[in-house]
Amino acid sequence: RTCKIVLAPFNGGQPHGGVDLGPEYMLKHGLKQQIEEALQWKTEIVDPLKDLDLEKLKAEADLKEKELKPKIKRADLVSLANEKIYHACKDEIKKGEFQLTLGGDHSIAIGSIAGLLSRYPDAGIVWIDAHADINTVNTTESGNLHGCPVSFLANMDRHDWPESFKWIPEKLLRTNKIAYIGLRDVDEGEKKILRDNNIKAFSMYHVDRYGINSVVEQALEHVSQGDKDCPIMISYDVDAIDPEASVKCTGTKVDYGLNNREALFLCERICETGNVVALDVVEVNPSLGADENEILKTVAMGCSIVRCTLGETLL
Ligand code: DIR
Ligand code: MN
Ligand code: MN
Ligand code: MN
Repeated sequence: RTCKIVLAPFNGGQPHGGVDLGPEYMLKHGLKQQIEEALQWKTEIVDPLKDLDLEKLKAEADLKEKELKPKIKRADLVSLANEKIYHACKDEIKKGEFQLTLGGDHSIAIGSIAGLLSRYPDAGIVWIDAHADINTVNTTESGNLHGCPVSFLANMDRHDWPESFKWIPEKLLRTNKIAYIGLRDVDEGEKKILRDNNIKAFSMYHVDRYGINSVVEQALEHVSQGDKDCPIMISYDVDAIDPEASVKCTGTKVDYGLNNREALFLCERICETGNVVALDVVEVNPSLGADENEILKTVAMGCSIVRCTLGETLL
């Protein structure tokens, strides 16, 4: 099988520089070889943002927004990057090929998930994160679009979207096709959205209460809606993982997260269903490391997430 590696070195959905280095660091760590040699997959790199001078565009956007002070930050840039990522996923990845998207911040999931839904309209999404990323243009307190991708994908409050967000995903994500795992830092407005839409969400409380095995089972059952062949995508924000366990190099660290085995077990178990068709790995930010060891641990965890999702097993 072929794994298409979509590079999404985009940092405009949040304030920190450096999250754009995620793909480069994971590749430098040997991710491509690991997929090819250890796992016997073919790989092909897709680089949809290569023609954009992202740092220049970001500087221009920030200059403009210094005066305008819009509620949503860099909407035009996030829209542009996601349009490119979407088209790469939609046009360059065929059914049967695996879609691996390396972020970048989590706003890139707007494009990757919209692209996946163009091939698999009924795919279920398992969103692994400390955060729910379901703020709307009306509830966001930060104005950072990496806190909003799910609401954009589900077209919530669409009429209030900033006009500068020109590209709009055509396929809707239905809110009963997503389940969260790992939540522990959810804004009040987001809690209301989760409740009002009856969205399946497993916080760290549920991981402690039921154990990770039962939580994954329930999440898969929910998003599959009785279809045993339902295509599954994982959107993995590495801040789901406990900073003390391994992931310190990420923009919004939250204590008391998944331990390293829970973090990888999720991927191993979802792979085992035979239905996983896509994965995002986002929010790896090598520039936030205090030393080489912290960077290595975070980057290595990002690579492990990929390998476990593609079939690496302990035996
Ligand atoms: C917060 C933080 N809920 C926001 N979100 C983060 O900005 O909307 N997502 N960090 O990963
Ligand atoms: Mn997060
Ligand atoms: Mn937070
Ligand atoms: Mn996230």
